[in-house]
Amino acid sequence: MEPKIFLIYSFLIFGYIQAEDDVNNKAFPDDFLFGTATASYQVEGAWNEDGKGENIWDRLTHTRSSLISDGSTGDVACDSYHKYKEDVALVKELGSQHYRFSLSWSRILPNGTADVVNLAGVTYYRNLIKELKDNNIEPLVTLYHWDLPQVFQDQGGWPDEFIVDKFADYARVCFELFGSDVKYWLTFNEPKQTCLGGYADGSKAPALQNPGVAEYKCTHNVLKSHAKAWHIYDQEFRATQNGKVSITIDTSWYEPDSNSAQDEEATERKRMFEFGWYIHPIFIGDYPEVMKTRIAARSTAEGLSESRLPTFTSEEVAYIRGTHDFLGLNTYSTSMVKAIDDLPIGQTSFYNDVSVNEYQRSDWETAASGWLKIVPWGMRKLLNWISKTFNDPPILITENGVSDYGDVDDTVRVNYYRDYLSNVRSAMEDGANVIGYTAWSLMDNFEWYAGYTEKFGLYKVDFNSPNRTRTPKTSAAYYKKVIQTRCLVDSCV
Ligand code: PNW
Repeated sequence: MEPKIFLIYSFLIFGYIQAEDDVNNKAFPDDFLFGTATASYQVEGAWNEDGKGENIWDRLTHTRSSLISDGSTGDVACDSYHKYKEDVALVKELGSQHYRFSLSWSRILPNGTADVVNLAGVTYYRNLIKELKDNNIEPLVTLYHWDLPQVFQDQGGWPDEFIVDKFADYARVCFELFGSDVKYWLTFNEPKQTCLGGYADGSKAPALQNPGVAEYKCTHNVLKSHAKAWHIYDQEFRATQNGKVSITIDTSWYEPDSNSAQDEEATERKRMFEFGWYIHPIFIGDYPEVMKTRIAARSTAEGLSESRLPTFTSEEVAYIRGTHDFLGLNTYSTSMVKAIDDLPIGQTSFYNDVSVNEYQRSDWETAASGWLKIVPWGMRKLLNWISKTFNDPPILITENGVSDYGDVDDTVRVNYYRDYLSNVRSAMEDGANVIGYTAWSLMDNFEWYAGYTEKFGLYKVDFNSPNRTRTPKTSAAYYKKVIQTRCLVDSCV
C-alpha cells in the first residue's frame, strides 16, 4: 500500500474506533423511558376537515407563503389525521415506551372557546390515545405546540392577558376529555420560540415584530397560563387521574469563550435569559434577578417609566412557583459566549438586553438546519448545570435530534443519537436525574419556516405520494436496538 493511502486508511479506522471508544458503555436503567415525538401542525394535515377551526399556522402558510422556504403548508403534512394507526405501528416497531404528540386547540375547540367542542376532533385524539394504550405505549401529551386559534391572535394573542383564561379553559377541557388515559401532560412546548419567534423577531407564526416588549408580555402570560393549568389539574383532576403536569423549555448549552471572569459572567447571564426566563419563575420563583435588574436599568435609560419586563405580584410569584411535577427539556445544540460592552441604548430587543457575543465554532459539524451545530458534550454540561442550578429536578428530555436532507441511510443521525445519548448517560453518572429521552422526530414532517426542506425523522415520509408512505431509516434500526438493549454500543457493562 502506498504510504499516503495507508495513512488515510489508518486515520479512517482509527477515527472510527476513537469515536466508538468514546461512547458510554453503561446500560440505561430499566425504568428509563425511551420515546419519540411529533406535533399536531407538523404531522396531522386535515387542516379544515371535520369542523377544525383555523389556527395561526394555517393563516400564515396560506397568506404569507414567501416566509416558508419551499412555499409549502401543513395542509396535508404526514396526513396523520387519517394515518394515526400507521404512526402508532411505527412507534411500536421501534419499541418506544412513550409517544409525545400535541393536541390542536382549534381541532378540539374550533372557536378557541370552550362553549363549542368539536366531537370529530375529540374522537380523533381518543382513537389515537386508545391505539397507543392498546399497544402498551404511554401517551405524553402537549397542550400547546405553537398552533394558536386564529381568532385569539385576532384579539392580540399571547402578549394580551385575556389569553390566560382561554388557555386555562382549554386545558380543563383536555384534562376532562382525555385525562383518564394520560399520565404525562406538558402545557407548553418551547414557549421561548412562541414568544421570541412569534412576537419579537417574526421567525414563527404570527410573524409579528415588536422586539424588546412583546416577547416579555407574551412570556408573562404564558407563565400565568401554565401555572393556572397546573393548578386546575392539581385541584380538580390529580386525585382521580393521578398524572404529572409540566412544561417543556428549550435551550442550547452556552459555553464561555474563555475562563475569564467576564466571559463566565456573560455566559451565566445568557443562560439565565435563555432558560432562566422560564424555569426560574416555575422552579425557584420570579424572573432571574439579572433579568429584572438589567431590563429595568435599560428601560430607565430609554426614558420609560416602568420596566419592559412585566412584574409579578408576590401572590403571582407564589402561584407560579412549584407548578411542576418534572422538567421537560428540549435541546439540540451549543453556542459559545463572549463578554462584550453593553449594547447601546436605543433599539430595544431581548438580545440587546442580554448584551453578549454568541457564536458557534466553524469547526463544529453542521446539520441541514443552519442553527444546529452538532456538539454532543453540550448535552452533558447542560444536564449537569440544570441539576445544580435548579435543585436537581427529574428531567425528561422531550426533544433531541438532528436534521439532514432526507437520506434513508442517515449516518449523521445515527452518530448524533449515539453521541448525545452517550452524554446523557454520562450526566446520569455525574448525578443528573434524567428519567427519559424523546427523539425528535418519529418521522419527517413540516419543519416550520423550513417547510419540507429539512428532515428530522427516524422514518422517511414520501411527501410526493398521496399515501405519504413511511420508510424506516438506518437511524430507526439503531434507535430500536438502543431501546431493546438499553445500550449504545455492541455490548454494555
Ligand atoms: C423545536 N433553535 O424547535 C420544536 O419543538 C419542533 O417543533 C421542531 O420541529 C424541532 O425543534 C426542530 O427544529 C426549535 O433555533 C427550533 O435553537 C429552533 C431552535 C430550537 C428548537
